[in-house]
Amino acid sequence: MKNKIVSVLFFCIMLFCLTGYTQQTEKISALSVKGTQLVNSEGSPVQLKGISTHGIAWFPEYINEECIKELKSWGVNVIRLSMYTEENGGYCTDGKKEDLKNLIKKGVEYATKYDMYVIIDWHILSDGNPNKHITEAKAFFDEMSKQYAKQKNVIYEICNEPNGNVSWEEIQTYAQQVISVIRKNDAKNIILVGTPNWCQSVDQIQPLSEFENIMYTLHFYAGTHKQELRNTMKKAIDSGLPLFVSEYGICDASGNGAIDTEQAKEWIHFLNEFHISYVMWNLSNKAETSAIFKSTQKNSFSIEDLSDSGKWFYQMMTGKNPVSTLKNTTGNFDTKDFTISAKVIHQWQDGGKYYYNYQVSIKNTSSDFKTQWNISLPFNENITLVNGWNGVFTIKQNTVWIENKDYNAFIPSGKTLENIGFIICADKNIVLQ
Ligand code: IDC
Repeated sequence: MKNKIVSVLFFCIMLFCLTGYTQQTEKISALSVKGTQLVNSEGSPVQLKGISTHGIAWFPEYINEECIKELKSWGVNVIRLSMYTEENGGYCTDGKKEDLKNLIKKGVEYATKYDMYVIIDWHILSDGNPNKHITEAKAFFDEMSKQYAKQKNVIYEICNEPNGNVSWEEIQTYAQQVISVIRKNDAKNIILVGTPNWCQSVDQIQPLSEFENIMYTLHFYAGTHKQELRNTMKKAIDSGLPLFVSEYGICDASGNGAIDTEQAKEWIHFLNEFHISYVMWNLSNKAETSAIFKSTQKNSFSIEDLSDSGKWFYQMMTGKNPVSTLKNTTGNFDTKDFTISAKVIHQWQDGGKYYYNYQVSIKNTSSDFKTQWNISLPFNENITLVNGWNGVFTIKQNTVWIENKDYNAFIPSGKTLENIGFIICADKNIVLQ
């Protein structure tokens, strides 16, 4: 009997460990390349969608757990860690190598914690030809691939954007050497290879067919690159090349200028049709169009802090309107005699206008029996009243004034009057002041 109990117990522990184990390993599937397609361990197509950091030397603060966790909640399943090689603070110039590697380590750690894929990007740019720093690149990727060989979620991007008349042959020479270094340590993880002319000339690629799990990158900025580049891309796909958009923007190629939402829509439609992964530039609050945060952003991650590119990205990822979250539209106000709580219980957008349904309660915090009340709620924008109940409502530009009705004028000391409500609309997102 005792033996039986022991073996049942043992069985239960084993079951627990096994299910725990499979859950952990199932979350992130090993990726591979099948034909033109990125696939999971079952061979089904996988599309990664996410965002690239700005240069990690310049915006290290975005590599933090809260940030990665928030992005995950938007549906982001890949983060690209961009480490410039030559610009100031670059890995091969005056950058602090250990600090930069520590940032990558942190980025990989957080991405792993939230079951996301993570791209380690050797961000060549002004150094145009990847061969310029090939020695450093080999040493760097040797170290990275030793460290991450067993992590299924790590992707190596060995050269961001070859440019300045660098031919495919030159890239190929570089790629063959760097990939050989990686493959000695890590036989399987995906490797992304940059293509000539800032990753646009995918028509020049001669496949590196001696290696497995290689994809070639194409980059676009919707304000600059349009149907012609999509045609080039389509031809490359048709010829059997596995492509990966490891960087794109919806503004122009300078990372600034106007947003082209029409072209952005065309691109997203096109990439989805072919299950191609895409990673947007950039996770920062730099004063440039491509940054997803406004330069005035504080430490928070609120919708109000998103730039127009950020709002577009949020909507594209979540399918939701980037309207204020409850937190930012809700207020608790203490006046001399009352504590007023104003809460958004419903919000939506219609005909270009933003609608908010507020629920208000008033607590009499004084020791007196109140026989009348009136409150004001100021917003940051002018508003229009759509409906209101259990109060007499007046709107003065950006402020809602509410007075008691005859039937709810009395609030005994310490009691709360509930169920006052109204719907307002505005031309923009609003917040309580
Ligand atoms: C841009 C940054 C900008 C920075 C510049 C030079 O947005 O703040 O000053 O690099 O370091 C790319 C590059 C990417 C560029 C981006 C926008 O991969 O590094 O970032 N871009 O110009 N290719 C096409 C556009």
